[in-house]
Order: sequence, then structure tokens, then C-alpha cells
Amino acid sequence: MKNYYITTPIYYCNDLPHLGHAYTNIACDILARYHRLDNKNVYFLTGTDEHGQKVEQSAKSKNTSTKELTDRMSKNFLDLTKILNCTNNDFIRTTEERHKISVHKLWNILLKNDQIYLDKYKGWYSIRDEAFFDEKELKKINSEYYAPTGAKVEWIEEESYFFRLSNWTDKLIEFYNKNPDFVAPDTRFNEVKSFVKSGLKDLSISRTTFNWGIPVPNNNNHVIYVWLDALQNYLSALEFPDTDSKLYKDFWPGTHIVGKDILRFHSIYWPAFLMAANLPPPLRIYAHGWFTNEGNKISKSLGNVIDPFQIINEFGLDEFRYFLFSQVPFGDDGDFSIKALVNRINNDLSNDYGNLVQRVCSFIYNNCNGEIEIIDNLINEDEDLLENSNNIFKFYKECMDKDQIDKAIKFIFKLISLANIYVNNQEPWKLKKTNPNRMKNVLSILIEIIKRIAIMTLPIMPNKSQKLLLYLNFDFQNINFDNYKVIFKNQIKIEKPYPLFPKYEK
Ligand code: ME8
Repeated sequence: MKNYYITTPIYYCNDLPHLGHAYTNIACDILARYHRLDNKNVYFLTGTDEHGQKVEQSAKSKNTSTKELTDRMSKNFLDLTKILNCTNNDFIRTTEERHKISVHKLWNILLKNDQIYLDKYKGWYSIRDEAFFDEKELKKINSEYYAPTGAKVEWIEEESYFFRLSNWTDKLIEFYNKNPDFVAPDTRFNEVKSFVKSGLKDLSISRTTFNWGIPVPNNNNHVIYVWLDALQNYLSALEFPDTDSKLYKDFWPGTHIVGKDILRFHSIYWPAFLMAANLPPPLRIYAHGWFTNEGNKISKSLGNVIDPFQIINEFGLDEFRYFLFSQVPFGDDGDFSIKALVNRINNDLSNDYGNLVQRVCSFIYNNCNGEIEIIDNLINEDEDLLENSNNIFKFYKECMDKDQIDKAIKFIFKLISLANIYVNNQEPWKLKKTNPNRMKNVLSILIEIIKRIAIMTLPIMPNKSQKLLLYLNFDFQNINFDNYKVIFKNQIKIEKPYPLFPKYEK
């Protein structure tokens, strides 16, 4: 069995989770569920990033302790995974002892390999991004300097340990050339490569002006830079430093899904740290785009932060999951709007998918006593539809294997549309009088196609798809992609159908 390790970023504990965090979590959950259905051994990790100046400042501004704030916020992110129906195997917090041990071990290996030295950092720092910036990357507005993210930067001068990142420029380029799929989408990979080609400077990896972090081993005046700390979570959860552990052996290296905002850390610093510690770099980094809300940047100061809990409450979880990944090509920036969400629910889900299921199942319930016969005597149109569903499944898998979730969804809807056309052409309501046996066969073929559609929608809309499979008497608990082409062999009896995706009307 092949192994597949997938991770979300670990989220800062300075504030409540929002749509952006839900988006990455759902992306990973869709891919984790997909690969499980594809018979892979999957490990899915998410968690919270709890150290650093940003979290410390947030606690101060909220008049609370860092411990109280991080416990409370981390719980919110954990609750988010549950409300989103995420199938994560673990939830890591960087304040856990297992993580501290792992970060210390990484530090000590880097030290032993002569990758770390002590000096003084003089330069710009953005607390919001927890990142150092070169002056040439900044924008000056009045007398203040701003990072490309729009965050204000401050000048800092302090003793600091440095990582010899500059030594890794050529090795990173060589690694990128050997691994053309290391970063996706390609446009973002090109940005990374050109940044590295322009030359890398050594990276400050410790701070002395606050102490909310993991102390540098044997020097309590320094805390480890929050990104060196945070990135290591991906290994801590696999029981590093025990590189003989089953988890580490089975799952490292893995795939990181991140927002484009943090690609530099994942595609440059992280592989450099790992190579410098003689550890394998990750397999792949997929950087998705940025969501706006009704056309505006999502920001606390604009007061337009979208609360995923509220949206799910009003519109439904699977509807929300479907919307996010059908609306925007995965990798591109996208916009969240209620109008677009309602359109997707009422058109794609209710009119196309829901209506196909409803019209077929109601007909069977009303005209065949709810009984679905075993398929026999295929005619050309039946063969064509089954053949098309096989081809569509192949394309769907090809897309999902490349993390192209939106394209895979388009193929599912192609099959829904072909099935609706087949109903219209075969006209079972006429066959009822003229050829009842043929009618039964048409309906059975449609049930087989609906089963195939439901198998493909399982990763994206797990609740609705499981309910549908259960309603059709298919054992969804034990279903995987091997069942896709295996035509059902038992007579099935269905109960009175219910609308799978009711229209949203307000
Ligand atoms: O960066 N659109 O944590 P963070 C899409 N702790 N995705 C969004 C988004 C938006 N508007 N806003 C946030 C950190 N995200 C670090 C990560 S990993 C070792 C450490 C998602 O809480 C997206 O995945 O700022 C983005 O990369 C992440 O949240 C940033 O979360």
C-alpha cells in the first residue's frame, strides 16, 4: 500500500479561525479522503502555531496570558476541524513537549553540521508576518516602511543566531531542477526559483527581545525563530527525532498544502533546513490562492472576516465545501460571495445533482414499488453512458492526483449532465407503458451511474454522498474506488426519496 502524508499550515493562535483557514483544511481533507478511497495509507496533519512575538503581543493586547490565549484559540481551531468534518489523524500544538524535543534535536543537528553561527541582526522585521525583509522589498509610505503583505515593519538590532542559508542557493536550484513538481502551480514555482537565483542571505533564526518561544539549547537568552520552530511540526507529529518510528518511516517526506503567503518559508527555508540537517526535503508544496470577501481583502480592520461556523450553520457544510472548490480554480485567488454560494447550491447542487437523484428515485419509488432490478440486456446508449462514466472517472483521477480539485469537480458534473440527458432521451415514463422491462433496465443503469457519481463526490461532500449511498443500500463504509466500475449485483429496494440538496430560499 502506498503512503500519503498531507499537512495544512499550523495556524497562529492570535485570533479566531476564519474562511481562509477553513479553505486550506477542507482542501487537505478532500485530498486525504480521495487518497484513502484510492487505497492509500493516508496521514493527515493539522494544528496550531503558538509561539512568537505576534501571539505574545496579541495576548498582551487582550489582557490575558499567552498560555490562556493559546489554549483557547487552539481549541477553536480544533473545533473548526470537527465542524468541517476533517479526517485529520493528529492535531499538533507547538507548545507540546513532543514538539520542543523535536525542534531542539533539529537545532542540535544544524549546530553539529556547522550550519549555525552567532552574530548580530540589524534589519527590518514584520511581526504580523513573523518575517525578516530586505529593504529593497519594502514600500515607504510617509516615513514608515511596509512589507509586500501591507504589514508595517520595524527596525530591530539584536544578537542572533544565523542559519547559513546563503550556502544553500545552488543546492536549492539543483534540487528544484531535479524535482519539477516540487512546487505547484508552476507560476508560483517560477517566482520561488527567481527569488532563490537572485541569491540568498543567511537567515536570522533566534530572537532575544521577547521570550514566548522555544529557548535555544544551552542559551536561554534566545528563543528560536518562530518559523524554524513552526515548520518542524511536520516532523514532530511523525515522532521525530525517532527516525526509526513507523510514522516517520511510512510518511516522511510528505505534501504540504499552504496559502501563497507562506510559500517562501515552505519552499526555500524548509528544504534548506532539512538538507542542512541531512534529512529529506518535502515531496511537494501546493500553494493555493487568496480569498477575498465580496471583492474586498479579508481583514479584521475592515470588519469583514467570514466566520465559517456561521456560514455552515446557514448554508450547510457540504454545500460550503462544494462551493469553495467549484467556484475557484485551486491555486488561483478567488472571491467569496453569498450570491455565488446560493447560485452554486441552487444550480449545480439542487438543479443538476439533486434533481437527477430525485427524479430517478421518485420514479422508481412511485412506479416500481421502490425496487431496482439487476442490469441486463444493454443497448448502445447504455454502453455509451457506462463507457463515458469510465472515461470521466479516469480524468477525475488524473486531476485529483495533480491536486486539481476544481477540474475534477467539472468532470463529475459532466457525468451528472450526461445522466440527465440519458433520462430525457430514454423517457422511462413512456417506457412504462410500451416496454416495462426496458424501463427497469434504464432505471437500474441510472442507479449505477448515481452510485458512481456519489463515489466521486465522497471526498468533496462526504456527508451527502454517504447518505446517498446508504439510501441506495450501498455499504459506503467499505466503499473505495475499486467499487466504481463494479456494477451492482443485488436487487435493491429504496424508501421514499428526500431532496438531497434543497434549494436555498430566503
Ligand atoms: O502563516 N485565503 O499562520 P496563519 C486563503 N503560522 N487562505 C487563507 C486566507 C485567505 N484569505 N487567510 C489565511 C501562518 N489563509 C503560520 C504557518 S506553517 C509551518 C506556519 C490560510 O494563521 C492559508 O493556508 O497566518 C494561509 O497560508 C494560512 O491560512 C496562514 O495562516
